[in-house]
Amino acid sequence: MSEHEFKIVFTGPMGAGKTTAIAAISDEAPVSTDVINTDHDAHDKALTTAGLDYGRIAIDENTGVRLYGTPGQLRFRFMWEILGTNAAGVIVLVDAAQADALVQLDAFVDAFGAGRRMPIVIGVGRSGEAGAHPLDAFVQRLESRGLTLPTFGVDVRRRDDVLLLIDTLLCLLEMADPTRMNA
Ligand SMILES: Nc1nc2c(ncn2[C@@H]2O[C@H](COP(=O)(O)OP(=O)(O)OP(=O)(O)O)[C@@H](O)[C@H]2O)c(=O)[nH]1
Ligand SMILES: [Mg+2]
Repeated sequence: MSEHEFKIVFTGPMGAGKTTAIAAISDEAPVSTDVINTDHDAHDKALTTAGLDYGRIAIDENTGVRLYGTPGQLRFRFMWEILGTNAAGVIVLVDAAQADALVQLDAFVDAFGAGRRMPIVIGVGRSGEAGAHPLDAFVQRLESRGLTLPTFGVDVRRRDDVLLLIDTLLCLLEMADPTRMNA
């Protein structure tokens, strides 16, 4: 374990890419609890997370991040709270190609305290695709609610994109408590 060990939670709706993002950056083979998806109304993909995802990444010799992914399905909502306990920060992933992506953004941001309880960074996937909500729509949605949260267009399959989200969250944590990371 590193001198500074952070717990970060990846959350967001079904299919936004929480499991994919953790697998993209974890140093160790991630723990996954994916099962066959029977909820094809919500999302048409083969597997869905029923419990949690877990991985870990060493940022440098003093800093490690434990990565937890929540299930996206509403019926597993109780897991959001369990996994959010003692988290240093949250990454909310949304899929811009989903029609209800803006409503989903509100729901997940609110479930984790809208940035007032702990820092939140937003990763928006597929925002460049035809018919998808543009990245600006997410920023404006948050601003219309008085929220200024760092928001990035990402492809969660790309390690560098996921690392950008983590690095931004670590910066926010350092700003909030500079002694914590440089002690
Ligand atoms: N083509 C394309 N596929 C993407 C992109 N981003 C994510 N995906 C795919 O979308 C899927 C996301 O699935 P998961 O990682 O299981 O999503 P999840 O958020 O863990 O979903 P639940 O556990 O069901 O809540 C994966 O198959 C990714 O490869 C993208 O930008 N383009
Ligand atoms: Mg998953």
